[in-house]
Amino acid sequence: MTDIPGYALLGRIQTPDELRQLPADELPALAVEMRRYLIETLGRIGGHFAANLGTVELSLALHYCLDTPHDRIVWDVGHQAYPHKMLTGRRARLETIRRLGGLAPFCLRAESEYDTFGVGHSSTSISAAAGMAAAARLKEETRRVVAVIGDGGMTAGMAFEALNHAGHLGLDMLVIYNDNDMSISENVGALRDHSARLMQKLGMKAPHAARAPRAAHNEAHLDHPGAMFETFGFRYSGPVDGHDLPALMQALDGLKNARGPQLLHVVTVKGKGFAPAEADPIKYHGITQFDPVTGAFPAKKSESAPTYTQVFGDWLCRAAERDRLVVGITPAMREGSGLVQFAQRFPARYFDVGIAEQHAVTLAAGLACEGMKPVCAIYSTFLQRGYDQLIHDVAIQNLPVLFAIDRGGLVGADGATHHGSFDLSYLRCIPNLVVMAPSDENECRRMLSTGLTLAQPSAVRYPRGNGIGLVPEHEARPLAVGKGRIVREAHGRRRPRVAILAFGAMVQPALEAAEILDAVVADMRFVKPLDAELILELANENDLLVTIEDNVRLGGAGSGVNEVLVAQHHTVPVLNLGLPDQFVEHGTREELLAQAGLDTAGILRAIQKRLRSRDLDEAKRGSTGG
Ligand SMILES: Cc1ncc(C[n+]2csc(CCOP(=O)(O)OP(=O)(O)O)c2C)c(N)n1
Repeated sequence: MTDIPGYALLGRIQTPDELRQLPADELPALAVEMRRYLIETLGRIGGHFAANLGTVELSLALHYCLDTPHDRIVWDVGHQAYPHKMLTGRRARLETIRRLGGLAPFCLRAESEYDTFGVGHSSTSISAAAGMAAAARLKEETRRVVAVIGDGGMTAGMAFEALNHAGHLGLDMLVIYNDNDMSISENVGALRDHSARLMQKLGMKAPHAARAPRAAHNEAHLDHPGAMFETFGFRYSGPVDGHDLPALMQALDGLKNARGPQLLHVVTVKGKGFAPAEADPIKYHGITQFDPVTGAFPAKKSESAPTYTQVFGDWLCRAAERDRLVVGITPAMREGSGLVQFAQRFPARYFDVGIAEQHAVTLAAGLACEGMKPVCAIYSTFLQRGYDQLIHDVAIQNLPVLFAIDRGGLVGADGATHHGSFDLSYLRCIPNLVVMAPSDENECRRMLSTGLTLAQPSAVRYPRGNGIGLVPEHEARPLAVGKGRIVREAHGRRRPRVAILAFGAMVQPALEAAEILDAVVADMRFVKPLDAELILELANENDLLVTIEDNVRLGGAGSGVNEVLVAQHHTVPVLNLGLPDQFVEHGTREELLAQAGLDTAGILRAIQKRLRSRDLDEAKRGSTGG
């Protein structure tokens, strides 16, 4: 019995067990229904899209040929795992994906026994699968372990570390190399070039036809297409057409009981089966709503303020116009980090290094050693990958690398794996590093310009989303390092007197709350070095200091303010507001900020509650009643 009209097969399949009851010759028809379901659902709600159209057959073949969940499938990133979610009891809830309380954006162990490993960041699958295969060996359990990793995911050092180790151990595991020649933007790297030449040689047109590979140093390599993987101890097979179900299942059946490390090269098309997405997989990587027939997106709302990402991208182009030493680096996030224009205008000074954050940071360090001015554009959450490089390669050597850190704070629908919740904590403890957080787009430009003038490393950390709509200042004048500014004075003499010390994106809601409280507001600008003079001045003049940041409270900017006060034996009461000591899930940014009490109403609530508490009684008694 189908439970959704129009989906005769899909409506009958709730679990992989039910899938495995279907005759194999019905699977192509099921694939057609799954694609239609994805297009209709995601057209309504948005989400990761093109990669999922590419994994429909792969997901079907894996669950059909393997005995899941006993056998383990480890998806890399998990943005391409929607078909897997659909086949493992979550199809009806797909329309809740990425929403508050809904299905998780990526794979999540707590969500399903079929999600064997939690993901969101890329290139972890081979390591995790190796761990599972090693556990099976130690526990003498018979189970197959399969990692599914894209050609983008394969550009990371971690993937190679895992191949090297798993090959050495001779683990019984299969790596599926899902090669669609795309990362979010075009994939880059020598491995990609090799693969593209191989496809040309084999006459496998799509998807490599559009972009010529770099000229080969040695065409003979193409006679041994899997040589690199073989060197790592993996037996290479393929390439196989990842949309040809019988071929795919034959390959999997042939490999599933093979001993030792295996790698199957599967060629897929990103956006498969939906013409607009096949034609422009970058645009359809992650989408908002669209028309499921034409692929058209709703008209953009009229002139909103530019995003911080755009502000950065424009600033970088201007900086590069003026100074030939400025170079831009991205670990595979050209679109997300606002570097499209820079890449077009300054191709020789643009480095997309692949999904290789560690390499991105140390590459920047090397460039800085030679007098270049590297600007490393990186999401807060992904800089976590390059943390030792930031300390060891950049900060210890005091190299002038500027980090443009996008997506600081809560990012919304991508959830716990992607929030930039920790950067202020993990940055402010690093010596030599200047850390700035802009409260509006002009401040962002000025901070970026400040960073470029410094003879030491610096970071400008800005949020996802739009600025506040200011007219751009003509000149982005550098700021005095370590100096904050008062952006609102108190009008009356109401007591207890409150001063809010706000960081970055929290300055705006702080200003709104301060209107009601008649509080002083300082835009602290610098998380490091903190403006100790301003902090002490505010401590002397007020009865309560409130710090606000969209970073975890633990070890964040507010902790820095506390440290300044303690060092001076100052006992002014302090309220630290920030993200809680727990992982924040997915939802809209507004919903999540409200949940964390970091919207205007939440800030007001927290301050008013604190004002009612005992230790401020003395200040209240001194009140003039104003
Ligand atoms: C460590 C890390 N850096 C960056 C990203 C952002 N990201 C998500 S998907 C993706 C591209 C992945 O390409 P690929 O593995 O080939 O999968 P495809 O989308 O082509 O199917 C990137 C760069 C990430 N998830 N993790």
